[in-house]
Order: sequence, then structure tokens, then C-alpha cells
Amino acid sequence: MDSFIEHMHQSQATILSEIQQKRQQKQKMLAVLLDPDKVDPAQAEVQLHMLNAHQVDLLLVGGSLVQDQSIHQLVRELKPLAEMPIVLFPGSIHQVTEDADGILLLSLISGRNADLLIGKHVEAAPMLKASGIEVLPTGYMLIDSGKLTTVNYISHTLPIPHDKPGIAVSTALAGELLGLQLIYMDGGSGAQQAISAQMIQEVARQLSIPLIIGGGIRSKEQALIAWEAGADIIVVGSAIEQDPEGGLVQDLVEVRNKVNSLRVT
Ligand code: 1GP
Repeated sequence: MDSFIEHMHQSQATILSEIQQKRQQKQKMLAVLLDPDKVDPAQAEVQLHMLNAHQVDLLLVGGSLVQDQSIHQLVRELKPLAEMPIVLFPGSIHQVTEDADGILLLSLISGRNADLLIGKHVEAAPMLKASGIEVLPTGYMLIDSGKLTTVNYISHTLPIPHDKPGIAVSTALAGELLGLQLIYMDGGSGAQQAISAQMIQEVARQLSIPLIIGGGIRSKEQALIAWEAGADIIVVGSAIEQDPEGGLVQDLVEVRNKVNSLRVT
């Protein structure tokens, strides 16, 4: 079977069109998040080979506190080896590197910090346009996860309460109606509690665009709950950092493949 990236190159598809197509086919995706500040550069290559071997769908790279140079070095090092698209998940505009395949252009629609809704985007737009990197316009929503996360602190915004799915639905719908192409609901890195199945379900039922869920997913059981509730892509970061042997990735991929085989029509 072709890897995601081989297929993209052969068909000249974009990352976004591949994600949309998988959603249409009810196929679930697994994204792994690497935070350049936390990845040991000597280990990154080994880890990438493990992610390639398991056919992880997407590699997200970024974080809220990334030292500016570390992301450029990491992406440059991983790009020639990666069998999946490398997509930036930037915490600041200094994290934009042309070596990546794409970038989640995040508008923090759960917050009311104008800079993160549109301000930084204005600063970054000429550079993004000139770079030729694929831009994936993404409505980013922080959901309260039981503790103050780095991204809540850094962004000066309040997350959506964990038990208020109605607010999440309205916010996600507003993002879709504004023309954003993806919605990413995030409990934040190392979230104490993952986003509830009820919230995912209610949002997924209303949305017509792909839904990404991340924050605090540490097991195949939690991944299954999120996928079954309606997540198209789940993102796992911290738990994989703590699993250098790759046992968790293997478990997650097995569950993804099983769910996907049951959904083939
Ligand atoms: C964080 O959604 C990502 O922004 C991943 O979260 O590190 O808790 O897996 P974790």
C-alpha cells in the first residue's frame, strides 16, 4: 500500500484534500505531535522510523514554548525520512519553516484574543504566501481539561468549559461558517482529562468539515472513544514522548486499522 505522502505526490493531492477524502470514506487518522523542545535530536530519527513503520498518518511539529531554531533543525532533519506529511502546529510565527509540507494556520476561535484570531496571521501572511507551503485554515478551540495548560496561559484566553458542549458546537459551527477547513478541539498538551465523548459527538454531528481532537489521550481505549464519538483525526503527543519503545503507537495503529476495516463499505 502506498504511504500517504507517496499517494499525495503521485496524485498531486493536497494534505487537506486527503484528509477530506478520508473523512468522506469514514476512515480515521492518527497524528503524532513532536514538540521540538522535548524531542532528543539523537532520538528523533529513531522515533520517526518507528512512526513510519506503523504508518502514522500525519506528523505534527510544534509547541507553545518552542525555542525558535529547534523547530527548523528538527523539520530539516526529519523531512527526507518521513513517509507521512510533516505539518507545522505553530505556537508562534517564528515557527514557520518552508521545509514542512503544510501548516495548520490556527485561529483561536474559542478565545477573544484578537492577535491569535487574526493579528499574527496578518504578520505571517506575506511569508506564507511566498513560501508555497500548504496552508490548512484551522479553527482552534481550547477545552478546559481540569488544569491550567501552557497554551491557556500563553494565549491569555479562557478555554471552553469541559461540560458545555453547546458552546463548543456553536463555536465550531461559527468557524465552519467563516470558511475554516478544519476544527481542532484541544484539551492542551498533557491535559488531565481528555475531551468528553459527549462534546466530540455533539460537535461532530453538526460539522461538515473534518474534526481533530487532541490533549490528554494516553491509551488505545481513549483513542477509540474519541474516534467512535466522531473525531476524524486524533493527536497524541505527551504519551508518545513517554513511550520510546513504540508500544502505544502500535496499539493506537491497531485500533485505527480495526475501526477503519469495519467502516469500509
Ligand atoms: C496538544 O493536542 C496536543 O496540543 C496533544 O496533546 O500532548 O496531551 O497528547 P498531548
